[in-house]
Parts: sequence; structure tokens; C-alpha cells
Amino acid sequence: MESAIKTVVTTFLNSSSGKENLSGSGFQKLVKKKLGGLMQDADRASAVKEMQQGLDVNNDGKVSFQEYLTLIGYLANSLSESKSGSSANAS
Ligand SMILES: [Ca+2]
Repeated sequence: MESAIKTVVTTFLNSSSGKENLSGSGFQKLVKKKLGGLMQDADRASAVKEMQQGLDVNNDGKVSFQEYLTLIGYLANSLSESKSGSSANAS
């Protein structure tokens, strides 16, 4: 569990070069390299761009750590639902 949290943090920082926000290209790279197994559209740049815009709640064109956590939470939730076979938490 602790290593998973560290991975979430270091993956973000590696992709952002230690900055507070991921650029569009940094986000593309992160999704493609690190999340391709969980996300079917990870290889499609236009789909990843759309996803980025959906996450970008303050509309600054970049993905903050908080916005990135929204994606991680979403993926974790999807994985949990597919493993438990329930849609109890569907929203
Ligand atoms: Ca943002």
C-alpha cells in the first residue's frame, strides 16, 4: 500500500520534472507509458487530450497533482468495480 502511494507521487513528479503541474505532453506521456494497461484509449492522443480537458477543473491547460488524483481515483474505482463485479458505486 505504501509503495503504491509512493509510486503515484513519484510517477507524477517524474513526468512533471518535479513541477506542480503536468504539461499536456507530460500528461500524454504519463498515460501512454504508465496507464496503458488500464486505459484502452491511452494510445490515442485525441482521447488523452479529451481526458486531460475533463480533469482540468481550473482550465489552465495543465494537470495539477490534485487533478491527476481525480484520474487515479477514477481508475481505482473502475478496477474495484470490475473486480467485485458490482456497480454499487456507479454514479
Ligand atoms: Ca489544471
